[in-house]
Amino acid sequence: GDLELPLFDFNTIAAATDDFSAENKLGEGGFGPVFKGQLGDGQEVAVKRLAKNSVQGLDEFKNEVVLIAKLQHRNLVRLLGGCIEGEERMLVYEYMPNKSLDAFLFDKAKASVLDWRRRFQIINGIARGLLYLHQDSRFRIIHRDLKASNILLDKEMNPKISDFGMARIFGGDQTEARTRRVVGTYGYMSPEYIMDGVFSEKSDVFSFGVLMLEIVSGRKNKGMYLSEPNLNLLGHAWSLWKEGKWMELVDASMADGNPMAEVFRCINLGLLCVQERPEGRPTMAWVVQMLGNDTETSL
Ligand code: ACK
Repeated sequence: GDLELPLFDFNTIAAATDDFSAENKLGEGGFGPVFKGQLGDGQEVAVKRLAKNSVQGLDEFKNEVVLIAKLQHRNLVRLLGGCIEGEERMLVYEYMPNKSLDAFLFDKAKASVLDWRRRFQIINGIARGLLYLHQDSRFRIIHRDLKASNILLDKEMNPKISDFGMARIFGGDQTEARTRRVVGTYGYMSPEYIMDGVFSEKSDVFSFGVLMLEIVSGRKNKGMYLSEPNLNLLGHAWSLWKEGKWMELVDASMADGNPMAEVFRCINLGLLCVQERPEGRPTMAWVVQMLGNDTETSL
């Protein structure tokens, strides 16, 4: 169908990125390098350039273009256009000056920038972006690779979900699908997805729960579900919760004076989202409602 996607020509993008110079390289994405660029009108952009001869990459590229062209939400990274010329495949996004959440959260020096207000704002934004994906009236999209490195931060540190290369659309009243090609990121994948290739809204909710606990604790989840409590953030969080010591989970690099009721609510919600049984996990609609957006006075 119609993409209604602005197409840039190759020369425009080459000029914007100084011919894809090494200085302009932001990093390596799922299907190729990402470059910083500046368009003629001064607008800063991020350009994803598909690595050539990558068949799987091409599928993911098409998938992302078709999907993202239809998406618009303040918590999703905005696609400005594409470039398809000869063998070239590129995606042009709004530039996110504060890079990924991953880079802040797991870096002791930077994590202190993230006080509780910011963390709560980030959790809320991600929840709303994911709810939009799951619940837009036109489509239901399962992201399948929600993780800290796929959350980008804008100038005001508002979070935007990125990387839709693995996302899938559900039509009609479909609620789950099974795949033999399990793709995603260890530590964020739900048990039913890892073991049986079954994905659904509820597997995204699981990933969101991991993310929420990571944001509160500043710790990365390294293992699967509840095994290896010492390596595994989820097992660790659950033990602390059962012992009533949930405060110990809170990132020490955060300033004191956090609204404890809000912190408590986030940890509680995070643990509900990472339950082993998908049926037990809440929907994103419920999560967003529970998070609310009230501001509490600090204790
Ligand atoms: O963590 P990062 O700095 O943020 O490194 C990765 C890298 O490119 C490969 O994905 C960065 N990146 C991706 N999209 C954007 C964007 N729209 N704005 C700024 N940086 C981006 C990402």
